[in-house]
Amino acid sequence: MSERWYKEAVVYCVEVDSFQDSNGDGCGDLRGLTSRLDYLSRLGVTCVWLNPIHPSPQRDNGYDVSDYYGIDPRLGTLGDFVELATQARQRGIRLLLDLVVNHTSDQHPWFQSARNDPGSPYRDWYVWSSEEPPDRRQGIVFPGEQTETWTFDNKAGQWYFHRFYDFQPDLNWSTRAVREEVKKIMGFWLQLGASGFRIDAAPFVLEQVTPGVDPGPLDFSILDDWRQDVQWRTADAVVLCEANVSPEELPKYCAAAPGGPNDRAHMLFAFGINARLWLALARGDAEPLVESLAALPKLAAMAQWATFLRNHDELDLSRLTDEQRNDVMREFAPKQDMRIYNRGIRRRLAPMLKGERRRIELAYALQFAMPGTPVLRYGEEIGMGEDLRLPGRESIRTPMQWDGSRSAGFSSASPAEFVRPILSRGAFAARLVNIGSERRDNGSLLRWFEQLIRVVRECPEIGVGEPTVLDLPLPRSVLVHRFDAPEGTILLLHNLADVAVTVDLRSVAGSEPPSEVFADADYGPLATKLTELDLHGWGYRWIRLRRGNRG
Ligand code: TEU
Repeated sequence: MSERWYKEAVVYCVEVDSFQDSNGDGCGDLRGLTSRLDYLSRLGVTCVWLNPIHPSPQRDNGYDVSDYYGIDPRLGTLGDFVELATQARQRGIRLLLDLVVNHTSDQHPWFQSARNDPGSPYRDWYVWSSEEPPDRRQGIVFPGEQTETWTFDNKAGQWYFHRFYDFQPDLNWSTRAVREEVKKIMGFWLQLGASGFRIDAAPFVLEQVTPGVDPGPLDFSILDDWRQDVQWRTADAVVLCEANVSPEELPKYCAAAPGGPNDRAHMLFAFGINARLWLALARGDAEPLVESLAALPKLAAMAQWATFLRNHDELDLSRLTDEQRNDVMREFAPKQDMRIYNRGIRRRLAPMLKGERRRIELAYALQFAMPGTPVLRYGEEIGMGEDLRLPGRESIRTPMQWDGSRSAGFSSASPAEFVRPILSRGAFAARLVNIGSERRDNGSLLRWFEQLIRVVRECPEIGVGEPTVLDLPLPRSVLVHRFDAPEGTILLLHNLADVAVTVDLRSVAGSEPPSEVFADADYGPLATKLTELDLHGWGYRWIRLRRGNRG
């Protein structure tokens, strides 16, 4: 049986305006991205997730949309989008789009109409209150940048609700017309070649907002509706929810009934694994991952985790205890300006791990060995760094470093005109860290990522199989887990500390001679009985125990 594409995908997240400029205006664009598809194809990615590409005042990196049916003119045209989709498809690469429909920009014509005219057909597309809501300073997502969730609008003469910034008024999902409109938006982009959507801020979309009730109850019928509609329009399109919620809540985003058919989102970001991975890395201790895998909520059979280490936002540690969070902060964000929102870190992975190559490899090997579909953010494959001089989350959105020149090969414009400055200082400057030089170096991180992705695509059991953590007496720093699936069985060893160990796994030897498919070093031939397995500090070994029905 051939598995579903999203279960075996490798997803790559692109900030279009920071990826590749094609017309010399200093801003990356869709044609630039299209011209780099061969690079992505060689890297091995099978799906590209685009951060928002719609017209927007750009006050929240495009997550403030002013027209859902258009393309931000800085990025190109609808024609350019279709060309991108066509060229991507020819290389076996699918496109996922960010669907940001919890809120619009306050500049969206719907909101402008709604606030200007109480009789506007768009008035009830937003959430209003005539009285000052008692909880208007609660439920803030961006402390330090946001002070309230209800703001008085002079023109409307009422308070409007905004979960995020005040320029992002929430859409009113109890209004039938809003639901219908968003289905049309999805249909539009599916027709143009998208393979699905990342549902931005999913829990907040579902939340029914009433003044004085925070948080409000969730209306999951919205997800039921989307799933049915998306699947009816395009059979293999997917819905990926960004739902940073408790493990108990998560399964509801995939299935209407616990253990029932996968009739809601196909994929969920694995926020729980994300925070635990960072904690395990900080402590050099496998325990947080053992616990996290053991407590992993069971999803519907066709539903899938999307794993990640870093994304375009802060690394959110809010679900860790204070002590755990402090450990991660101390290790990976020792300075105040590396932190944000009292809960997160605004850095990229390579500098967090001090550019320590073995540790970077271990971190990504671990992510790709977690149950689910790996998601990688642009630039991580070469070990890009952050620019802490940029405000807020902009620090991790600097242009892709294609070569070592002053413009980093990003654009032919003068660097002063670039949408964001090229990272030009420190150990991660484009001069030192770039694709050109890593391509020429067989031992580079980029080459390693090409190999990692190739291997993971040959190990479908990681995407589709059941994970089991081995319950054996092991050093605290070592995680040993396995995946069993009709596609095969694989055993994965990771050492989170920089201390070499030897482990005895004779009790797990399978019926076929084991073979090593990926490791941090050449450990020599494997004995049939897995006794005395060496593992270097920050080392990892992936050992296939059984080839499955892939032949
Ligand atoms: O983020 C939404 C979101 O829910 C997270 O910021 C979450 O609140 C955070 O991790 C705390 O738990 C999305 C986008 O990813 C972000 O870039 C936007 O700024 C935000 O929506 C508003 O659109």
